[in-house]
Order: sequence, then C-alpha cells, then structure tokens
Amino acid sequence: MGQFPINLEEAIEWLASFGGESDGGVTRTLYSQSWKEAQQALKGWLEEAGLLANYDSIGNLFGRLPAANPNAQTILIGSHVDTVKSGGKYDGAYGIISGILALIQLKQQFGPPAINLEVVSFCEEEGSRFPLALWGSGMMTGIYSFNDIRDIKDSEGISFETAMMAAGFGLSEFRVRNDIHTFIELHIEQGPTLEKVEKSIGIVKAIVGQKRFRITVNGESNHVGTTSMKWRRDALHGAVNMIHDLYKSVKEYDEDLVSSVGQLFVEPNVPNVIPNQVQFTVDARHPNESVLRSFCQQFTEMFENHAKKLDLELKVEMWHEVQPAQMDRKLNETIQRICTQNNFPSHWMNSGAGHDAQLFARICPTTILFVPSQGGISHSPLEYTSTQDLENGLGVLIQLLHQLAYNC
Ligand code: HGY
Ligand code: MN
Ligand code: MN
Repeated sequence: MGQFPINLEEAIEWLASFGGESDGGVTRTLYSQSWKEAQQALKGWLEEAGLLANYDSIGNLFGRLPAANPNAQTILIGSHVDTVKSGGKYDGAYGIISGILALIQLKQQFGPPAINLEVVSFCEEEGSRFPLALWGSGMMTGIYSFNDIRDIKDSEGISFETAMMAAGFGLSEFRVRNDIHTFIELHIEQGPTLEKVEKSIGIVKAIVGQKRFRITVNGESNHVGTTSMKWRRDALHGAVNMIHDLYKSVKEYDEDLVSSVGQLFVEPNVPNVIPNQVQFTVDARHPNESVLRSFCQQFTEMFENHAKKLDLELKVEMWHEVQPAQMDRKLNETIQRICTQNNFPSHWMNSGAGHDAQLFARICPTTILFVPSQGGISHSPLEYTSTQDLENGLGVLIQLLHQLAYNC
C-alpha cells in the first residue's frame, strides 16, 4: 500500500493501525497520541484526495467537496474516530472511511455537486476516556458548550481541558455551523439482527434513548474475621443486592429495555477487609423515553431500599443521557429504493447503539444505515464485517449522495 489506502479493505486496516493492539483490538481515545495520529493521517488522505481538509476548534476533522454554488448548503456524512478501550476496527471508522471513498468516487465521476458534500471524522462519541459522550456531534448540534467539560477528568486525573489543549484544540471559540442540510451515517450494526434475518442493509427507523449512571455505595471497612455479620456495613454486599435486583427488574419490562453494569470498583479490594466503598455503572436504553425514565426511577428506589437495610450511603449520578431519535422517513425510503434497485435485501430496524446521528436528528433530516456485524459482536477485537458487506453499504451511500447532491 502507498501512503494512503486505495480501497475499503486497505483503509480499514490502515486506520486500525492507529491505536492497534496485539490482540487485533483498537484503543483510540479522545486527544490521545493514537487519536492525534489517526486524525492527522485522515487529514493527509483528504488532502491527497483533493478535498478541502480542516479541523474545527475541538478536533472534529472535515473533508469538503465544494459545490459550484458558493451559497449552497452542506450534506454531512461521517462518524467518530475514537473507540472504546480494546474496541474493533469498524465501529466509527467505517463511517469515516466510506464517506471519504464516496466523495473521491463522486468527485472523479461527476465533478462538483450542487450541494456541498462534506465528510466528518468526529473527535469523540464513545465516552471511553472522559465521563462525557458524543462530544464532537454534541458541540456541532448545540447540546454542549465548553462549560460542560470544565470539571471533567479521566481515570488518571488528567482534565479534559488539559488533554484538549495539549492536542492543540480548545484554543478558540467554537463556531456552530448553520449550513448543515442533511446528516447521513454509515455504521456497522453492532448486533446480530441483520445476520439472523439474512439481510445486507439495515434501514434504521429510530435510535434508542440511553441513560448512563455512576453509583457509589459507601459503608465501613473492617476486619472480615472479627466483625459479626450484624455489625457490618458491607458496601459490596449492598451493591450485589442492588445489581441482582437491577437485572431481575429489567425482565419485568418489554424486550426493548436493555441494561447492564459494565464497570465495578471495590475499595479497598483486599480479601480480608470488609469493603467500605463500591462504585459501579448502569447503562440503560429503550426506544421510548418514558419507559426508560420509569425504569431508572424504579431501580433508584430499589437501590435506596437496599442501602437503608444495610445502613449504607448511596449516591446515584447520571452522567450521560440522550433522548431516543427518529430517523428521516424520506431519506429511508430513498435508501429502500436504492437497495431494491441493487438487489440488496434490506431490513427496517431500531438501533440499540447510540450514534452521532442521534443528535443531528434534532437539527436536520438525518439517517443512519447499517451493514451486518459477524456474530453481532462489537466493542471487541473480534468485531468483523465482510468486505462484501462493507462494499454494499458504500455502494448504497454513493448512490444516495448522488441522488441528493447531484440530481436535486
Ligand atoms: O455505546 C454506544 O451505544 C455506542 O457504541 N457509543
Ligand atoms: Mn461504539
Ligand atoms: Mn459507533
């Protein structure tokens, strides 16, 4: 391969090399060295492809295929460049790479569009370094301002601002754009549905809402051997009762409700000491905001009862929430027509994963389309999508953009 990839398959491996790990996973967290190298490499690729490349003031990277008309609006396509810790090669990366390849092909075949076409590599979506997610699209859609990151630190105590400035960003005002006419994201499904129903393209009706919590349970550390059970204030005993009931109560709702405890820390984490503090996370999701809200209220009350029974202190902090978002029906019907014309079997579905498209749906016609994930696996080094499936998605994206930006 030359300095820059010439096709999808090469590009996936090329981008995965930034933050690539020996087990085939990728870790590329916001403003880290591998994140900077990846954004810089993408910028080089954009420039080599003859697209106008630039960063905004927080590190979102753009590549623009300008319209002949200088007052034209912009169709934005893309996804996020950051990953979860030890994530896969496709989550986010596929949407950026397919956006670049689509613009390269459209530029070669049709020249300047009637509406600006711009690919974006959002700086952050996962929330995997700092307790804040969707930073890139959140700033672009007015959800966030610089005030929202003021007191945020990562697990090593590095502040968001320090990391942002060290990467060369956050040094000037953020300019909110008013020219975004449509947003389209191409993404792997990250679940098993398309494989199970044997379809090539997922047409997403809605993206579920999500609420993420940090739960802190405080008790009292003491000697495991000399403290009778009735005198203990065992934070881990309380936490396991809470977590057990969380999983039990999820089953009382419809199958669209999902929730998990993904992270758990025990202090002092010593075999013969009664734990005095436990911190764990709760991630809860549902397509309907009021169902999601009532589930979160229910588990909070349950946790309070368990804390009272064992004389423990409880803190429930919601650090991330995003509303469910409907995708644009007209865009989806166009995608459906393209799939039919190309004999790509398609399937209308919801997205259980959150995406940047969720925020853009608040400000402009937006949709996200999926390609299958092998075994439904994602957020793992085992994440895999076949080249044929990747190419199918890219083919639909190119034809969709041609219809939207040239034949309009
Ligand atoms: O967690 C999510 O839903 C997404 O992958 N960030
Ligand atoms: Mn993800
Ligand atoms: Mn993603």
